[in-house]
Amino acid sequence: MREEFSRFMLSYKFGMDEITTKVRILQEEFRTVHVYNPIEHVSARLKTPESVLEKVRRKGCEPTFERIREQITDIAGVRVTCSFVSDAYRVFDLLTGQRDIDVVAVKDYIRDPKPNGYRSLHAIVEVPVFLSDGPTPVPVEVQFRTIAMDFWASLEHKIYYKYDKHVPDALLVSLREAATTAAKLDEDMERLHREIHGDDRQQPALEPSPGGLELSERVVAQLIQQRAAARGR
Ligand code: 0O2
Repeated sequence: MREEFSRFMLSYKFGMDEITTKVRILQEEFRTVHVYNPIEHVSARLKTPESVLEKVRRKGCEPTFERIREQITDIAGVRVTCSFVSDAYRVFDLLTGQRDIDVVAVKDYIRDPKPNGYRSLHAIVEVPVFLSDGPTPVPVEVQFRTIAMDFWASLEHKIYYKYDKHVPDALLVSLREAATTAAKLDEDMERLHREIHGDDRQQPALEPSPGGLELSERVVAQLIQQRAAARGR
């Protein structure tokens, strides 16, 4: 059982490595070939076995590998920090447009921030991992955000744990205000960037991006349709 659990966790590590490599390839390509690099940094984390089991209990998930794979979709996580909001959507498009990536779900907390002010674009994607007994699709949670969103989220995370999840109301209000300030900063920085450089950021090989959100919604819809069609074959 222990060995099977290790193998199970290892597949997530490999899935996480696959996605990290894909994002790093894009980052390096942008850095060297293009004028503009939308990716500031990439980080990855694997949940510890204890935290997976804690989430299994909290969610009332049946403790079988199959159910855990279905219901706990953030065992492997990759975080992509971008310069501007439109870059977060652009990198999302570039990654999810790759042929071996299946989009399982998207949560757009940039368009619809959480009540506490949290903003980020989340995607659960499946990437095939080729093991000795064949390919296994592995779900990975990818978070796309700006530097300002990342700054806010990491502080909020620390406060949340410092107060053992019982954050005083006054602090919650301040955090919400700070989130609004961060969103305004994102807007201002992107506008300034456009004023200084025009819209000269090189567009990806997909299609011209008119401005993030609409494109992403269209691409997500297309991807989910393609996936459903492929499954129906
Ligand atoms: P860590 O430390 O990053 O691993 P659930 O995970 O079931 O409670 P759900 O709906 O599965 O919630 O996931 P959701 O909303 O997509 O969020 C999952 C991850 O997003 C979290 O993982 C955080 O990384 C990040 N996140 C979501 N909401 C917040 C928030 O309000 N503040 C901050 N700072 N981060 C958030 P983990 O496992 O909680 O944390």
